[in-house]
Amino acid sequence: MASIKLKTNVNKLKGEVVIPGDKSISHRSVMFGAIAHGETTVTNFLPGEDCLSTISCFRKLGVKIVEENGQLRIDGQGFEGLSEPDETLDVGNSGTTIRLLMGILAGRPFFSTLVGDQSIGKRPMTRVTEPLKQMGAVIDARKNGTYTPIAIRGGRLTPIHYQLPVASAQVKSALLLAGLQAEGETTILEPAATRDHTERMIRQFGGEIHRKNGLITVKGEQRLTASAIHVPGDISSAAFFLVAGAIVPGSEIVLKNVGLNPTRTGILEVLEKMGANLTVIKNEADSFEPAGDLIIKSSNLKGTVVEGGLIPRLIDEIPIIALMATQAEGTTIIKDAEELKVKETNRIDTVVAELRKLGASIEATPDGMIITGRSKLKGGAVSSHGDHRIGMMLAIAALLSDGGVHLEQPESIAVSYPNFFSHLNRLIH
Ligand code: SPQ
Repeated sequence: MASIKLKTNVNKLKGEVVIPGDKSISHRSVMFGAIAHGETTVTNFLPGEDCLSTISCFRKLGVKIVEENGQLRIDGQGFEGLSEPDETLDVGNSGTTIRLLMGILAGRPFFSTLVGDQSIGKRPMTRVTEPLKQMGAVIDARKNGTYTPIAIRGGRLTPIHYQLPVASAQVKSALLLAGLQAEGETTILEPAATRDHTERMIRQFGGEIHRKNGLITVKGEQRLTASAIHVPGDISSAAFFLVAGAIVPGSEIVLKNVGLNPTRTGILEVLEKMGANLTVIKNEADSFEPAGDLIIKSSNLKGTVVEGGLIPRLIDEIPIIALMATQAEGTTIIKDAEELKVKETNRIDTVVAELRKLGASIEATPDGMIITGRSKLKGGAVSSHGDHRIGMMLAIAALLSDGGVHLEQPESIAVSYPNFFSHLNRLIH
């Protein structure tokens, strides 16, 4: 698909969206199902391209995974059940798949090669390969161990005491998955709290893990047992409709079944700080991942500062927060977000370049961006640059644009939200 014409100049958004399964939790449900003992079932699994890449990699590692009536069944035989793949493991566009998989493969006594698409080929892997090598894995990769393709031969691991140089849930998770296979206790210190889905999964599958003053401790050689996982909706997907409802005048949107894990809810705090009309209704039922419904109505927004420990709690929402800031009164400053440079695209550069094409007043800084609102958005030709979150952000921007907007590379959106356009179109009135 070369380019599509987006809906522009809409009157208002009204209705309800049931948010599809969380991408981070879907990946982990397959991985933990594979390394646990017994049959794990997963409901509301996200059938996005990234999560399908995870399934395909684990099938190549010999794990039986079947999908029936919208439910996944994973026949886990423990870490020892994984076997040397005959083929290359292709992670597609998924950073989570490759980094977490390396943590698992580090402890397996066989050889694997990992590849991905062009975007994966530019994302730094040393942050994971270096500590895993320190634990005993043999890993090599292009450009001195930095980029795919990656060759890995796992084996006996010694535990590590590691201070993460960057706040990254993927690095933390890779080390926890390796730590589960090591002989002894692995400890990890995070510079700021990142999403804790891996820690919750370890507990959900009967394992033990502790956290005290930012120090995470996991014992090695634990036996995990199968579980029944219900994946809540992805707050990172909900974020596009939260912002759409906040900025398109006269809107009211209900978002059902949204994951409300506190390590992911930074976007809700920013909406509140900017003056959004947001209602959060938490589910009463106890689950290993909290969830609930959200109601957003349009309102007058004001600029804010997004920084520090809040950044890892909303890192993937920064493109859509930048758009929201173009419609808020005053200046919004986003800082401490250098990590955006190593996502599917350099998200500081792509957000700034694409929003400018639509008339926004936004400039890049070394660790974020400065946005001045309110801007009247105009039409233009924009591109996702192959980055799902940039594509969805631009589709929401177009709703307010006065003039045609053409989006190049819209197909990237299927990485995390295959039904995005059908859900959006149903809200447009
Ligand atoms: O999986 P991938 O490609 O890295 O996906 C992204 C996204 O926008 O969907 C990042 F580009 O989300 C990451 C997130 O940024 C998913 C993730 C996880 O599931 O553990 C953690 C974050 O990455 P990191 O590098 O901060 O650990």
